[in-house]
Amino acid sequence: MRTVGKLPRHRPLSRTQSSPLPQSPQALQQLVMQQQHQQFLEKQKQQQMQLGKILTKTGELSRQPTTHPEETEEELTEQQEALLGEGALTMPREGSTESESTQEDLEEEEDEEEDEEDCIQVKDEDGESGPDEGADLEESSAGYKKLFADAQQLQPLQVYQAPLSLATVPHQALGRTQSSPAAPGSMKSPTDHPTVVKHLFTTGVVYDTFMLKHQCMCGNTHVHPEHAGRIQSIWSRLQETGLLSKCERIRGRKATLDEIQTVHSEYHTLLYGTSPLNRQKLDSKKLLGPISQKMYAMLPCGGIGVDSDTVWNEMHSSSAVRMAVGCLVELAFKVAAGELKNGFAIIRPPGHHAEESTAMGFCFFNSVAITAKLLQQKLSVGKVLIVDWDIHHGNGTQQAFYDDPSVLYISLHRYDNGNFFPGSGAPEEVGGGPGVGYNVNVAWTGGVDPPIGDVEYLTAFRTVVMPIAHEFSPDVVLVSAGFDAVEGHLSPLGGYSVTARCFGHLTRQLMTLAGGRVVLALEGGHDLTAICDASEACVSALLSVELQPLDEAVLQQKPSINAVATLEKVIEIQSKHWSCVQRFATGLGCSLREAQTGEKEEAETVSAMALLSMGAEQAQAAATQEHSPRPAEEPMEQEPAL
Ligand code: Q9C
Ligand code: ZN
Repeated sequence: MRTVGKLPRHRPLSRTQSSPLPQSPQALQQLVMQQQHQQFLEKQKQQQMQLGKILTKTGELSRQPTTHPEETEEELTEQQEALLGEGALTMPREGSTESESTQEDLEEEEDEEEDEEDCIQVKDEDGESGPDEGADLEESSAGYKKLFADAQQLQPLQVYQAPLSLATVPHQALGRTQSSPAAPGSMKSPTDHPTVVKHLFTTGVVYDTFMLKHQCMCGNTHVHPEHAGRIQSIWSRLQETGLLSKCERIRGRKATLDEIQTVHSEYHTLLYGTSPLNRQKLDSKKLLGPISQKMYAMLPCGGIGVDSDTVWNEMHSSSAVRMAVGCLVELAFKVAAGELKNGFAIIRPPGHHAEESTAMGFCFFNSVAITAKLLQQKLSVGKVLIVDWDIHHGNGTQQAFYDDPSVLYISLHRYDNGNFFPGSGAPEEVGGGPGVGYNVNVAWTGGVDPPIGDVEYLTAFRTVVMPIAHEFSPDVVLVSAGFDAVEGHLSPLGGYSVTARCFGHLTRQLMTLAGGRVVLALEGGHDLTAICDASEACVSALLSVELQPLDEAVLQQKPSINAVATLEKVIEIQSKHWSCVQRFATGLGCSLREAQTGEKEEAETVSAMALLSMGAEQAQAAATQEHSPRPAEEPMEQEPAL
């Protein structure tokens, strides 16, 4: 339960959607679910009839696809809509921040969803195959690519100006009459296009109600904790707290099948990236034989899915899973190009367990991995750091970049010697071939007695994550930001007791990397209070809003014996690849305060030694320099507490 003490900060007298209602927290959600369930049941009937038709044809459809199937017109139409609605869509949406009633908010959201649902139906029914919209990214990325290249050369203040003129790039890219976008070189000074100024150089947030439709037919959120209410609640929380109005809302879109295939096999992409209706069209074009035969497990709850975590709604899930990917891609491209300061993607279902051809652990498409690949392929981003602080190991992400030295994957996860889902993520898994050393697993072992918490995560950041990350020196940082390590998540889905505010502090540390180009993507976490609190803390950090300080007790506490053992092991293994971690091999057991003092003394000793070995004149100069202000990117400046 969210504490009452927190509410008055924002909306003293009213209830909020992200916090449970006083009378009956579940009743409202139940109501929504019931409504949706009704719809599902009706659509399910239609679907089953559809599926029946498809399935009866499987005998004659056993050809392997040889070319990429074409996309349906659905996407094209969406893009045209996006083009027409550009002004409204790129501006931060008028939120219901001031509205009093939770019910109103809910109804509003429901209405919006209905509209979109109607659109889908219509489009699905009369949609013909159209051109692959992948071409659009191709075009727009040309502009972004230049932007990213430019951003590398620029100082922060100049980067700030870039978006003013760049807001036109997506327009140009979408224009189908043009064979190529207007050269980014035609960028003029902001004063030349005063009406084009839409984007603020701030934190981008992306969210789309399409992702709400990925729901098991049974509609029971207790059986399926990865439910739509997760992202609805986070979105509401950001509205209620006023944080959203400080951000730029980014328009999401569905990822193309080609984009998804940067990480996933063609079969896997078609399996989960198409719905029965557009699949039937593909079938009729004799492109998709085996996909028609796909089937899922019948689940005890009455729904279908890969397993009881990884449920599937044959009508709506493909749109949702592609939207999750596309939302993150859109956001990350804008951050990488210097159009946005950083970003937070409120997306579901999560992705980090999804492997090349395997859906598992709620995940179908690996949004973070796909985004990293696309940043490199379309924007010529060089090095990407992926930090994964979901409590579960991101087996899919590790797999995608295991041999790749250009993507450093650092995961902190509950491991317990392979006895915690998904079982992978041993500290010895350091990468393969040219990628050796570019996979770092902080694999907590020792169960939950005591539970791993703030001290352990902060110590891991101090001794492993941040030193290696700085040495790697990424161009962009993507975070698989699951919040299931936050207190409130019980075993077997959690068990740790990291505080929400701690994730704000971790975010702030990551912002010292890559010129601040950090994009967080929601992964796991199902306790609504915990994930809302943590999202709020992270977005606050991204906005450089003052954070709630860590408790002094946290700063004075020593990490648990089990945690020290885990860190010793990862340091021993990784010191072969990252010389910077060697110096932390000892002193792991000290508190953050002790470490701070120790590091300060170490620094003082170093400068004292330097002074001794210098002439008086140089020493004078050095002393002066030492007291001059540090640049904003210096870690200690941004994270003074630690
Ligand atoms: N029978 C995320 O947090 N449950 N995924 C395993 C085994 C897996 C969690 C149950 C939970 C997956 C993104
Ligand atoms: Zn997780």
